[in-house]
Amino acid sequence: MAVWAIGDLQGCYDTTRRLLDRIRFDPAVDRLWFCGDLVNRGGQSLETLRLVHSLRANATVVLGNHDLSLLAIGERREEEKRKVNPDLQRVVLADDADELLGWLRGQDLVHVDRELGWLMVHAGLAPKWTTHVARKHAAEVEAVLRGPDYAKLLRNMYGDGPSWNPRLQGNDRLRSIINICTRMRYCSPRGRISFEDKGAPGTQPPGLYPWFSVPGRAERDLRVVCGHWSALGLHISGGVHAIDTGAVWGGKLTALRLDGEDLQVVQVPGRDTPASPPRARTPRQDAPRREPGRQGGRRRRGHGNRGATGGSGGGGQDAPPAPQPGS
Ligand SMILES: [Mn+2]
Repeated sequence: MAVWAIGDLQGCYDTTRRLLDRIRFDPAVDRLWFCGDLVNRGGQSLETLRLVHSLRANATVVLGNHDLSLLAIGERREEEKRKVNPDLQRVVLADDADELLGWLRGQDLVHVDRELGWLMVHAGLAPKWTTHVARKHAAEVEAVLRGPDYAKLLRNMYGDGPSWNPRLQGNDRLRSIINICTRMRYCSPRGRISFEDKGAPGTQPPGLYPWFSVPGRAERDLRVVCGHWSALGLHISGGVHAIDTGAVWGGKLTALRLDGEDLQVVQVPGRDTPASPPRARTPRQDAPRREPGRQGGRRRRGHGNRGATGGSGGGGQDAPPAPQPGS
């Protein structure tokens, strides 16, 4: 019996099958943890989603930003569905879309297994969140996703703010939790997320830290496994295990064994033809490119891939199919 965590699949079905072969996955005894972003950009999102769904009795999944975007698209009118990229379009227009998306919507944002000693989240945790607090706030979002108002949440989840504050309420609160769990890479010590900095540590502006090394962060009593940050590569330190190794960008797909004493890592080459990098984010119209005379241009522009490592890196946009550029 083995428990394996697997990094962001992003619609790379063939790669996923190769990795399951390499770890000799046996559905009779083994378990799989998927770190989220099962879909988008890999070209085989429908097959990938069907595969994970078929393994659901053996699989634990946390939702990533691309998974949430897919759920949001699934709620749109058919003509709107036809406007999204072909990879996601095939999912939302498939005969079994209701079953696949209904199942996906029931997955967690944060998974905790105290017996095994691990917490899984797609992106990150707010600086002050212990594992108990993270699980509690994730449950707030999960309850809405599973309840009658889920479509409203999916319509209103896009946007970069507000920063987390325990006094937030309503949709702002849910959006803030979603952004932390599914989109965070760098943040300030007070938990303000930088959505535009996606490169490897060292490329970020002063005052920002990888979420797992923010000064003053909470002590965490479980090891953490996460994905989302392909430019980071396989990163294991301080109890955090980031395993998105950019399979969709021509990197690798990573499995990390969670049970047992030693941290076994198995990787297979990613997609043969790397996905094209996403288009650069267009600067916001309400934020002029240059503001003469103001504070020496401290504000950084949102040139999508800037800093996202050339070649096989490319963290990608956070929620590309969203109608709003700020997502
Ligand atoms: Mn992601």
